[in-house]
Amino acid sequence: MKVGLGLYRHMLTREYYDFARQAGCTHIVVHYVDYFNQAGSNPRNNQPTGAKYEPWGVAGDPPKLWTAAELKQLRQQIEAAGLTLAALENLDPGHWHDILLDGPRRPQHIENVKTIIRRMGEAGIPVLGYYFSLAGVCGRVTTPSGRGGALTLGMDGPADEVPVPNGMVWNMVYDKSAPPGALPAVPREELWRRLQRFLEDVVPVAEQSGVRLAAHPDDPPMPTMRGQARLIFQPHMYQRLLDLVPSRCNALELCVGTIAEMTEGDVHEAVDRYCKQGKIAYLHLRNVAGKVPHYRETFIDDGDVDMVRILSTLERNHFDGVIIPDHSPQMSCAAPWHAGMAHTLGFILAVKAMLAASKTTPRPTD
Ligand SMILES: [Mn+2]
Repeated sequence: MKVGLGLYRHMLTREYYDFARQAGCTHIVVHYVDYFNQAGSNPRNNQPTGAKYEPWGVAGDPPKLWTAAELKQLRQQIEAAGLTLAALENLDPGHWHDILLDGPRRPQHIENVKTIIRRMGEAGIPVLGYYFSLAGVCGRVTTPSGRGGALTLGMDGPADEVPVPNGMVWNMVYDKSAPPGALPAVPREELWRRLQRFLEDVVPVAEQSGVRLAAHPDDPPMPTMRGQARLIFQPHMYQRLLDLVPSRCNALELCVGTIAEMTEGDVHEAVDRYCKQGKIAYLHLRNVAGKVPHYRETFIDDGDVDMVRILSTLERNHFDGVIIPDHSPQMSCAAPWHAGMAHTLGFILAVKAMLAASKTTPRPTD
């Protein structure tokens, strides 16, 4: 297994790359979508939070697709810093909203995604993380409930009171001049049908381009958020997604914290199951206490998940993909994000070293 760091768009600088190397990373996962665009309520020194029903930010320019040249330049910059670009995480709602919404621009948006995948292939970026959801990541609250009073995110009950307004999807605004009103509730089976059509359309292009699509589960994993159905809110539901279009390029961005928040199943078993199938393209590692609709994110060593067991399972199954810290509570210092990430990475490296040592060191005999 390889250790990486996820960087938001405004963090794509030499300073952040050097920080990643210093903390022991060999790989970078890039959030190329600018979640923080024109969003005052969303501080840039943390994961994108929004408030319970506030959007993260304004989506990107619809006709301005990521070019092969900029993707190649991004990869070269990361390599020049001594790191490897492992994946791009997430599509911009400005480029694909009508795939989610089954709107009139769907054919153009399918072409957009195919073009992005082809350009990623050209630029040598092997994985595209995505999250197929109408409400997106929302409904969470920030509280000082981490160890030592650290600020952290969690849920304090369902979030179905306020529907998704027109002009917004995936928790970002794609049309600032949309008329008032809200997105009607889309039945869950209709949403599955949209996901299936999406995969049938783009997986062949992913195969030709050597790019794996990697799906994040619903975050938070509630059956509905803002009145909209969700698809992957129990561990076994990942299997349905994989079985829609069986392919090496139809894979998972497996999020340990999100799966641990699910009310059924067991995250340790889920990691074993999907790792054995070779379906984990890369992995988000984060610990959590509780389950939806009442949980909070915790420090890596402080939640319900047995992280040593998770990492042992990956090692035993010869997982050779990238692990990145997902989120961390904010540590009380001048650089809360950096401190949280360094703490998490130190923990992962220590467990990795322990697993390597237990393979090479003979067991004591009596
Ligand atoms: Mn995640």
